[in-house]
Amino acid sequence: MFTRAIVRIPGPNFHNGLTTALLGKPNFDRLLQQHQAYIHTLEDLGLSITILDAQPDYPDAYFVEDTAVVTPEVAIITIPGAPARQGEQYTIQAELAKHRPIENITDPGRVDGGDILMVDRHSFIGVSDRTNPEGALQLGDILASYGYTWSEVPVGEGLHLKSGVNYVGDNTLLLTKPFAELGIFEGYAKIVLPEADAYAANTLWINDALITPKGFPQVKKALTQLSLPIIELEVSEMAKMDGGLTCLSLRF
Ligand code: CIR
Repeated sequence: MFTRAIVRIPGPNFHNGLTTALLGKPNFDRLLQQHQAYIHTLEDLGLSITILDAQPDYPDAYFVEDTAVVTPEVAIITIPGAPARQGEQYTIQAELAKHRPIENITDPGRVDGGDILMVDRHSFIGVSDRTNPEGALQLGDILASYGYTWSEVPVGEGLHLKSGVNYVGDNTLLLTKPFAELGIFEGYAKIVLPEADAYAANTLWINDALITPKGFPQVKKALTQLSLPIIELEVSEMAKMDGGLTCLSLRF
């Protein structure tokens, strides 16, 4: 069970963040409301939340997941792959140092936490436009030194590994067809999403509940087979900035 999460309040210049989505102009007030609802949901699930201030120099900094990989033993601070996001990790390091020993990804490694999917003691590390092979290797080596196994996953389309595949408990992955067809995720039950529902692959399994984006009734229906509480959250404004439910927190 997770007991803590770190989040960061989005800043009013969040619309200057990176995005490839063509979902319209994002609205700041709506973003803040959606962010608050997310925080309250995590609180309701028993987590105590550290809320960091917005970082005006980093409009994407509320996507805190990309700045670290946290296990029960260690916090590994990343160097995010997008130049515009490099530097977000420093305040996160200071915060995580209160809770975990720290290790760091170093140059020329690049890692976005959104590319890391931990399932028990195994870590799937996506190599993407943001996480380079050197970063994957450094991270894998650090995790291995703490007794984890790891494997590399090529992230074809989509921003991050967890944009397309997430663990939802009970040995089950929720994933898009391209990831299901990779042959890397053998041994797991799979809920494979049609392309139209691909965004909902970014569902967060946490403390025996599932937080899933609102607006995907077929996905919600498919998830009921897991017999867990399902909480739907509106994340339309984060989606406009290529983000989603997992990106918004570091959970540990
Ligand atoms: C970016 O492009 O870096 C941000 N606009 C979105 C990051 C989303 N993070 C995540 O999926 N872990």
